[in-house]
Amino acid sequence: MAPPPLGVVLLRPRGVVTRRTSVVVGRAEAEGRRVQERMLVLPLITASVMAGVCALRQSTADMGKVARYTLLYYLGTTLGAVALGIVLVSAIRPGRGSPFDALDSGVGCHAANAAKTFALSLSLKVASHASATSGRSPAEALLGVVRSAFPDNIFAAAASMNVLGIITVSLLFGAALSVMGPEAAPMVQLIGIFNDAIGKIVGWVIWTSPVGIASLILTSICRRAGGGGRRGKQNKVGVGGGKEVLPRARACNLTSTLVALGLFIVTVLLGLGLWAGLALPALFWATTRRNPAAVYRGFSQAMATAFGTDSSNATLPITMRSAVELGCDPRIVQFFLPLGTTVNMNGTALYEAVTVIFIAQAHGVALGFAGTLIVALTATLAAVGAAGIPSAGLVTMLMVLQAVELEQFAGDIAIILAVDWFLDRCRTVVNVLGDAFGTVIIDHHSRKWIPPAGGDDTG
Ligand code: DAS
Repeated sequence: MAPPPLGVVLLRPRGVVTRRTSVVVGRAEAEGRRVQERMLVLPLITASVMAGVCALRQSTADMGKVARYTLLYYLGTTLGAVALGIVLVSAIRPGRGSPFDALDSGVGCHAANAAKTFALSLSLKVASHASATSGRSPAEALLGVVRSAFPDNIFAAAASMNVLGIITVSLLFGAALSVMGPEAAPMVQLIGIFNDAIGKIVGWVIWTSPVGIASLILTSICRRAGGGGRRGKQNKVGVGGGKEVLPRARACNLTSTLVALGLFIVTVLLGLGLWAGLALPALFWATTRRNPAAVYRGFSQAMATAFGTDSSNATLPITMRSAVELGCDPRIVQFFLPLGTTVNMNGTALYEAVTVIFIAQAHGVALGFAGTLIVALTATLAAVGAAGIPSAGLVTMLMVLQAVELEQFAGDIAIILAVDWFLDRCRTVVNVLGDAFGTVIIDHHSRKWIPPAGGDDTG
């Protein structure tokens, strides 16, 4: 019987009991996240964006200033994160020695090649019904982002969780209501009440989140670590029945592949850590002269939720509540955070740039300056196009690989997939933290031109 592909070998839970348990728990986990994302996030984004635009528009004519500062922050921080990632992956060079080429050309590397076939099928399957920007050229991807931002059918956009489309429609309705004058006042008031009601529900959800976060993380660990199978002693590769895999896989320089994977993980975690622990607080201090520690404290629950759910969308209700509790103007929070959650993903942008350059190194492909610049730009675009859902960054990465003609190595995603469940959580925390710092910075500066809520219109 042919041994299972390496990718499956590493991921498949051990033992029948574990598998059945993980299916049931996995389904419950997915249901829980789906409910939180769809049940709460959809009405929250719609109501808060409309209420935020109306409130801001009625308070100041400088709505354009808020928008300009916001876009400047999104673009600047995403490109900054990509640049940091590129510097680190070029300095550490986790793919030195082209270890993946050994997987390709090694004789008898049945397990490794099967792993790549498995990964390619998985990544293409996920890509086929995941973000529209995956597996397309940068121009097509940009078109895809613009198309999703202006949906043909707003109900279809809501049903398919097209967050960018929902935000655009909410912004347009909010702007329309804000310029309609007194006759729209009852509707604006109704939206505000609906928004407050959603806030109440978020408060109840927050009470349950510690248990939810712990169960999500434990489920994920149990599912990957697996329990003691009924097949007696398990081999080191991780599952029963895979004993014959190890000798073959070893023939493919598995050691050098694991070393490369280890260096890749170090590069990603170092990049995310430097960005979240040094670059963002430095930017915060430089632009507000305030202690960044308050932001970490104020958004600690949002960061924990991001790690537990690996979904920025599912974390949005808690991120917004944390921002208001930290003293940010609700009008800024309602405008900045739903948009930021969807288009401002610093962690994902850094991760995609590092991963694509790592894959190029692992196959001995020299990208050169032009190739690296293309990676920087398409990783930024892919991060904008990625949805705030689990593993979105892994899928939109296909576009970056294609932009530098490395799509034939998409099968390497399998090897990365084995550790992506952890890296995804880390980059989701950085995505949420990037939005958190941005909200406080924009709020700090907007106080110069937006009177406190309930203040008169200073024009
Ligand atoms: N999990 C995504 C998020 O929710 C990040 C990613 O997949 O890159 O932000």
